[in-house]
Amino acid sequence: MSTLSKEQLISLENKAHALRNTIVDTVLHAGSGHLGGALSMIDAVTLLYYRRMNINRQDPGWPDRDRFIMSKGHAGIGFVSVLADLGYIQPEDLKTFNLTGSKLGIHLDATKVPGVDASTGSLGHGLSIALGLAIAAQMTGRDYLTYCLLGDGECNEGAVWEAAMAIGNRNQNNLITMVDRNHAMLDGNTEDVMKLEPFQDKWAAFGFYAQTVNGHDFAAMDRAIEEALARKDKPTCLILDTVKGAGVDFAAGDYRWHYGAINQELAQQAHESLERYHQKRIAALKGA
Ligand SMILES: Cc1ncc(C[n+]2csc(CCOP(=O)(O)OP(=O)(O)O)c2C)c(N)n1
Repeated sequence: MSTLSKEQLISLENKAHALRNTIVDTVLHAGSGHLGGALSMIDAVTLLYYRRMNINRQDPGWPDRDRFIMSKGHAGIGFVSVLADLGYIQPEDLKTFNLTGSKLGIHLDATKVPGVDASTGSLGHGLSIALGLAIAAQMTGRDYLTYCLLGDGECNEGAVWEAAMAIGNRNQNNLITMVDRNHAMLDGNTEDVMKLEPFQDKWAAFGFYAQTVNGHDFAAMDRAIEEALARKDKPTCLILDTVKGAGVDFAAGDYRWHYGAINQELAQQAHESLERYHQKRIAALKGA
């Protein structure tokens, strides 16, 4: 049972809507960007940063903060919208995203951007980094949690499964693994490029309590995290069933919008589509 009230769900949706619009604006300023994978994950990241994670907005490096490793580092254009909203960077900085000389590179650099717990972008490494942070919490007697978000296409990388094997072996349950299962990667749909199914069974075979949840449903994800935290017998993997490009009708479900360029006209179309998407989601929440 999620403890989120209707008001909290609506507030999360309003936040996610604002972040989705910021993503489109940032892609427009940058000229191009990873629109699809930023939009598929933004609901999950919204839930983490505005509901679940213990962070200190005044001190992004607070040692007891919960950690977030965005292993699918190419979706930095989505993560920066959160960092700007939290005040870790200036909203004005977003206009420099991926431009020459900017501290905001297409893959975020943890040494330059406050609030980024690890530099990622070379796929396959985030889960091992997250495991290291989770082990460090135990070794230093801290009770922070580590969340790691992977892409489904990223799971083609062998290193993901080495980390998974170690997490299962150690029953590392101060770490929550999440996979953005948007069914698409850079050059095709996952099942056409490199089959992942039966995906949930694979995580289970590595010793995880694996669940598939709707990655656009705050209540469902929140319940799944609650359940994960209550279990002590196995580490958890949440497979987030999502839509690549969610909310932007010309991009939704189309792997070709993994990375793309938008002009003013397309940006306007995207904002209009996001408004319709948001209104539908708000109506569903109000009716729930
Ligand atoms: C080691 C490595 N190989 C290749 C790439 C290029 N690359 C960037 S994104 C991507 C596809 C990733 O697919 P997925 O994880 O499903 O991303 P999402 O759909 O969630 O954006 C690839 C192959 C990379 N960043 N790192």
